[in-house]
Amino acid sequence: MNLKYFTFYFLVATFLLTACNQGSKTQRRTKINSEKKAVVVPKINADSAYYFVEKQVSFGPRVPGTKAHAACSGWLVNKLKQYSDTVIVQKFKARTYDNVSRNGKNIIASFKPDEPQRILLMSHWDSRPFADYDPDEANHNTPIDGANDGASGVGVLLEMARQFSIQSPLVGIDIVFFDLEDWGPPTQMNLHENELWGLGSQYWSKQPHVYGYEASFGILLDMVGAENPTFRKEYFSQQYARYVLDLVWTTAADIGYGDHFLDEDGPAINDDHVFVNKYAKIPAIDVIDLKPRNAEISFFEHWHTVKDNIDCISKESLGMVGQVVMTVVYNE
Ligand code: AHN
Ligand code: ZN
Repeated sequence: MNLKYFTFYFLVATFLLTACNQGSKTQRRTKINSEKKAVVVPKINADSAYYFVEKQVSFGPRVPGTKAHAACSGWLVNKLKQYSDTVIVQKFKARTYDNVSRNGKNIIASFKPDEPQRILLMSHWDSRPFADYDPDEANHNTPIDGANDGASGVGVLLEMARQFSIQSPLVGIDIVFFDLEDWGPPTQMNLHENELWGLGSQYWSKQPHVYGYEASFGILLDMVGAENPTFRKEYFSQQYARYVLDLVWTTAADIGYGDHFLDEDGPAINDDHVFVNKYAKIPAIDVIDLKPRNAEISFFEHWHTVKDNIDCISKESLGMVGQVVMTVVYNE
């Protein structure tokens, strides 16, 4: 072969190789794009989420140390074992404001435990031992059903767990149900000490269920089940995890819930996510229903009253919050 022919074939070969390579690159790019678009987010079943709330409330107030609390923990563990890969019950003791040492149980369910990329989803499963905020003083020592304050977030996350068992998301998930969140001092004591609340989340955050546990981010659901909820951008969530707030709020707006996930600053709420940020160092936000009340932004109407019962709960709210978090999770 003389040099002329060699040069000719060489050029043709180079052209073909380059063309093929370009082709496969373009193909790869379209594939990635179509994969991203092709994500199908399963649809939350709001009836199922509602049933899970109803079921928790049916045990009675889940006050640590009571039969109802023990019975409900058994049921929660069973449900989670049915849906997830591993369930860990983290028992702990913590001192409440009255200097009594109490037994708590954080309940943790993991999906794809070996997957390094993880999302943490949280709620508290205990209910408050006294309705200290009730307008009727006679109720101030009555334990509450905590249908919204407690059971609503757990109900949504149980329904999500059921969905994960049907169609697994790409990332690993840990669902943590914190105990002893709501045994903070009665409002009448005027004791404003943050660490008297969220005893279960404080324990877990200092000593997670897995040594050196890490997650990309965390989402706490608290009081997500009342009718017409309004989620404002809670202060600590903004300070610790602004990008997580943005991700969740943008997702909510994208799927049509911008009227409930308001682009508005919220007050500072001393909730479980604060300890997760502070001690576990996982950027975590609080999705919590916050409403104007007596010239202040406060909790939903029946907060810490005997009226926080199943009648407060709206299926639509549970479905909406569930669908927003599902969309975030399945797009990771
Ligand atoms: C305080 O009221 C200081 N913290 C509220 C956290 C909470 C209570 N979430 C539900 N119940
Ligand atoms: Zn509460």
